[in-house]
Amino acid sequence: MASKKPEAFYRVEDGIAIITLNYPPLNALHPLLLRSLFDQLRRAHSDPTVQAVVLTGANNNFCAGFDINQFQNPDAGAGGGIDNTINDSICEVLEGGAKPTVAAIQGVALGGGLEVAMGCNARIATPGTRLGLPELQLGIIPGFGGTQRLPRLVGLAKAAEMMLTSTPIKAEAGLKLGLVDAVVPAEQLLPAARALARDIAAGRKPRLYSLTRTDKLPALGEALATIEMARAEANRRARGLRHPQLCLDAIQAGIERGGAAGLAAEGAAFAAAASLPTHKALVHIFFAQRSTKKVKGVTDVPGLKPRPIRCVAVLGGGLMGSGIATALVLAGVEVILKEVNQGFLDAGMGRIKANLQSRVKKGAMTSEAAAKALSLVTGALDYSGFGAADMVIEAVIEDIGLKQRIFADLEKSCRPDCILSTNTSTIDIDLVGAKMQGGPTGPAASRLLGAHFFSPAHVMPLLEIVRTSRTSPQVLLDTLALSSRIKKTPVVVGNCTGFAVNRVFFPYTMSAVLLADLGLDPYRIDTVVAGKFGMPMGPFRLNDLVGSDIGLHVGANFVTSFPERVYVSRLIPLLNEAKRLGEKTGKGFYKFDSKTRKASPDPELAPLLAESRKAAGLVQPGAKPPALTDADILDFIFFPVVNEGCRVVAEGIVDKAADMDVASVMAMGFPAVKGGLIFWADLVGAQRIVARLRQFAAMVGPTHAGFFKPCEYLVAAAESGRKLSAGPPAAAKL
Ligand code: 3H9
Repeated sequence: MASKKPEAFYRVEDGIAIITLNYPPLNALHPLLLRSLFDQLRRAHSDPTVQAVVLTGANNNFCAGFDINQFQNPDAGAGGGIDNTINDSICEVLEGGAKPTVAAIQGVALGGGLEVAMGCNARIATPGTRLGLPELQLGIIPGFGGTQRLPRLVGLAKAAEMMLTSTPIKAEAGLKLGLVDAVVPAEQLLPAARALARDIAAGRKPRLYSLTRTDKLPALGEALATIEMARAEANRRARGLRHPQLCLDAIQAGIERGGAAGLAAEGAAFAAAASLPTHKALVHIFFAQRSTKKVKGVTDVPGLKPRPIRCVAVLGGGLMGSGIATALVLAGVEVILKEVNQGFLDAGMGRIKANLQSRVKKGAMTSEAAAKALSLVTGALDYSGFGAADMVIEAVIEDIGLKQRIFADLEKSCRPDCILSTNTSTIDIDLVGAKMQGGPTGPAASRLLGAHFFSPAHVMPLLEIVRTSRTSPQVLLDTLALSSRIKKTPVVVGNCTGFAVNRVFFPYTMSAVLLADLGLDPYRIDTVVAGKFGMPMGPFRLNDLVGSDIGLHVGANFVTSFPERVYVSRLIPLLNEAKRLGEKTGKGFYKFDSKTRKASPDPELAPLLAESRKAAGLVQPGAKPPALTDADILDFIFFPVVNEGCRVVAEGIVDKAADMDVASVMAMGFPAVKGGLIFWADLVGAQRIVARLRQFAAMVGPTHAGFFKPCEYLVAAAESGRKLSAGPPAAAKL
């Protein structure tokens, strides 16, 4: 069974045909596997010694769904070239063929995998098996009958929720809902499935047909009301995207006209969804996210294995440090939390406890598990226990001098093999290590790197791993393994001010501030950026979340490092002077309700805006601001962001352009449905972006034109027609 070929194996045991899906690692439904499954089903039905069929999967998994690679295969055609004649027939034969079928499921049954299992007359799963229809996360809808069978097995409301959120459930929950008929330990899976198949064949147990069942469906009026609510919820979540509505169209057709008509409607809705650009963008992000784990010169070095990281010392128990510590203990990693005095240490411990308790409240973990996680943290006020640490993550304030002193101390206090990392969001890592023995070329330089988390660190999914020219492949590999253990998507980036993520964040904020200085309303800008473009929040609301003080501090690093392309305004300093630091002080660009924390526009902002505009001198006093449409605002904000993203790609700060896409989606909140920053820029076209940047440069005049100057990489792409996502020719990396 070690074959890597997509094929379904066939064997007969005591009159039961066992058909095993095989295509490592997760038995995805490659067209050849589907064809082979179809052939083996026909073989079982025509084999007189066979009474019933058990369908199972090799490689400790049932099936992760249709082979997503096919969606990117140009030869496969739209929607992965799915051959509906076979696929519809497979479920038809599984469900209503001459012999009953039972699915024996372990690991995952997702998408087409679950749909095939739902086509069977019964399902048995092992504990913890993940069952779901996550097609919407790929911009398509279930296409092997899932929109019809899932509501009939688990009820309409639950089925709609599972599809719209793309969230799988565990087998145990599936048992309660009726999605599976039994949950048994792995060693009993096949015997139990065989026994059940035999019972059904002998008429001792009923043979059930999920497509025609109606017992779990509500009456028509109630069902239509449920679908209406689901449509509204989908619109709220997915901001007007089409494919969730197409999914609900198919479900509704089946409710109104029966399962068979629903299948036909599903086929049409699937084809419509597969032709939308959203689908291409989401499939791109799916693979881009997986490819960040593969780093040239690190994960492909023969014989190089990650060393276990059992204990991590976290320096600083503030918001970041406590979040990082929480992420670590949630994955079972021991933590030493160091603070400068007992008061700060107690506060840090309190934050970790609160983070864990909030997970208990949400039902994400039990209170016993939270207590166990908390017991993994030891407090420290000095470095005496640091000999136990396999890695240090420094998360103190962004003060270069302080960080340099800390790393000089760490070099002396930690084992020579201990990884030394900093959570700085912007400061050059070599600068952080400058006071260690020999500085950036000294003996500890090979174990120094950046481990940049995003706030809240136990929630946000990205870890930006910053390598210097000296960081060793071993240290990078260890950190990659840690990131996967703590369930973060890693992006390995090169060293510079701001790395990848904050490099693209700074023009995002600065262009918004520039628009405000031109006289535009910040609240309108936020509405356009969040509501129209789909960012989680606009730049001014984000400022209030992060804090005007942090914004000022971080912005200063960019002003120092990239003076030729920054926009310096009085606006953020004025907010700082007025103690309008954002949510934490109850006022920033917005004012915050003291009880609900809800943000609302604040008329008291007006004098600060006026003062900043006066200082900027971009428009004459009393003159009207430029008449920019919503589309102009989006170009004004996002094209400088693309421009900086292109510099990051061209300089080789990211390994590949797709890494910039992942970083922008997972840390910045750039809409995944647009495929990430560079993928989207290619759709817009480099030529248009360059032309618009030049228009904006002319609009703001020569003093600020540098902010919009298109970089060489972008100009070259505009002139040559080369895709921005292709990355620079290897020799051309700066
Ligand atoms: C569908 O079914 C449509 C149907 O309705 C039919 C329509 C007509 N195909 O994520 P991991 C690979 S659409 C191909 O690193 P994890 C993945 O690329 C499909 N490859 O592991 C990776 O490869 P590599 C609906 C797939 O443990 C390797 O498996 N299904 C597929 O973190 C390991 O994956 C989905 O949307 C696939 N379907 O997470 C499920 N799935 O090692 C998509 C995985 O070369 N998959 N691979 O990088 C997932 O969500 C996660 O992979 C899963 C495992 C949760 C399964």
